[in-house]
Amino acid sequence: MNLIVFGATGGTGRQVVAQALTAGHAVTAVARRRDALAIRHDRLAVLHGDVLEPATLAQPLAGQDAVVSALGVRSRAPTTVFSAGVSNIIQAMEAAGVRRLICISAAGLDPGFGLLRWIAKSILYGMLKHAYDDIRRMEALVKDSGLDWTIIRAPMLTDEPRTGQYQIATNKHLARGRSIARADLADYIVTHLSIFMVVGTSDNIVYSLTHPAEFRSFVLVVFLLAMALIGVGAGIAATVQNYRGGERRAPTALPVALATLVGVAAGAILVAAVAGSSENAGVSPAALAALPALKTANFAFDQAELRVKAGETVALRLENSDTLRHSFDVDEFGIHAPMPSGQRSLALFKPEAPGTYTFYCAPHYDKATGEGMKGILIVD
Ligand SMILES: NC(=O)c1ccc[n+]([C@@H]2O[C@H](COP(=O)([O-])OP(=O)(O)OC[C@H]3O[C@@H](n4cnc5c(N)ncnc54)[C@H](OP(=O)(O)O)[C@@H]3O)[C@@H](O)[C@H]2O)c1
Ligand SMILES: [Cu+2]
Repeated sequence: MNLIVFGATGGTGRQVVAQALTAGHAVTAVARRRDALAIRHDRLAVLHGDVLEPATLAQPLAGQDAVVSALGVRSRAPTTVFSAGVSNIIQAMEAAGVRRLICISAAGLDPGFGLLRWIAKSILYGMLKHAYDDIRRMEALVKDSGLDWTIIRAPMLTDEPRTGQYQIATNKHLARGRSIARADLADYIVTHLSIFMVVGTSDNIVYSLTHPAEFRSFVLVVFLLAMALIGVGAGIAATVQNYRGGERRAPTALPVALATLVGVAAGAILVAAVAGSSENAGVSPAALAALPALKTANFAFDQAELRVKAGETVALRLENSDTLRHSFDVDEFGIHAPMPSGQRSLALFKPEAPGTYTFYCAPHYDKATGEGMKGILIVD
């Protein structure tokens, strides 16, 4: 595929360029200073361009299949790089007939609820208000563009190495998302360049990404915070008791109440953590409905053959209309996706090695005889 990257000299942009080249794409990098990009490759063209100067955009966009905007600003001053820049990109895309736009936004736009929202608003917005204002304008322009767009709201970006492991939520705030490596943000972008084009729906989805490791640390922070608050409460209660001096009426209910409170807080935190990692976490029914489906009925898969591309993420909606539980398994890729009876679920995987594999339902397939619920997965 022909891919053009804006912000190619930035932290994320450089990763997108490098990974897209590794994935076999032809890449055009647009830069204000062409020599700021050190990568050299025979499938890479580095062109001069400034997104605030529309005249520099028409030529680079000709013949492209997909556009990635990794634009960013490094100062806290008021800016229009996001809104005016992306608006110019959209106009150049329309003129060149390019439809696919992947755009990096900021998770801070939706800081969640309660305490988190308050902390985010007072600290983040204090520092980054102008950037956020302009990113908000950018998102509105992208959503109104009528293009095949994807907005990815990233949390704090780090320069950690690529892991390929991250949480994704669609149209939903990822409450425990605090950071992601630029290399993993790029991984997500490069592996999702085409899958939604194949599905062919209007991609009205905002994705949030984060590393799963952040899950645990967030839970820990909340837990410690809860313990601290309870500790303060207990401290005050104990002090009050002490001042009462001799006539201590030993409120036996207090320790029980405190213990219950600790229990409830811990329970709530655990539930929050577990719920976040459930099979369909964060996928809206609309997003799920847009995915290609693999269905089971009368103890058979509705497709005998699935064809996917090596190195691209495959997202399948699994639908089981039988009264018994099935599963979607491919041993070589470690896929063991449950298919609860009468429900929709999601299988996400990225086959790297081309070849022909067997997918099957673990409870209803006999590996020894090859009899039962199975099909062929062809990875090109
Ligand atoms: N940093 C974070 O923690 C964080 C958190 C959430 C979201 N984000 C978002 O993630 C994205 C990428 O962040 P990053 O830190 O990887 O980016 P970055 O290193 O700041 O890179 C920004 C890129 O934008 C380019 N650029 C700026 N103005 C331009 C213009 N007028 N024309 C053409 N190119 C222009 C820069 O080019 P030059 O080299 O020429 O300046 C640079 O390549 C940004 O949208 C940012 O808002 C960042
Ligand atoms: Cu089965």
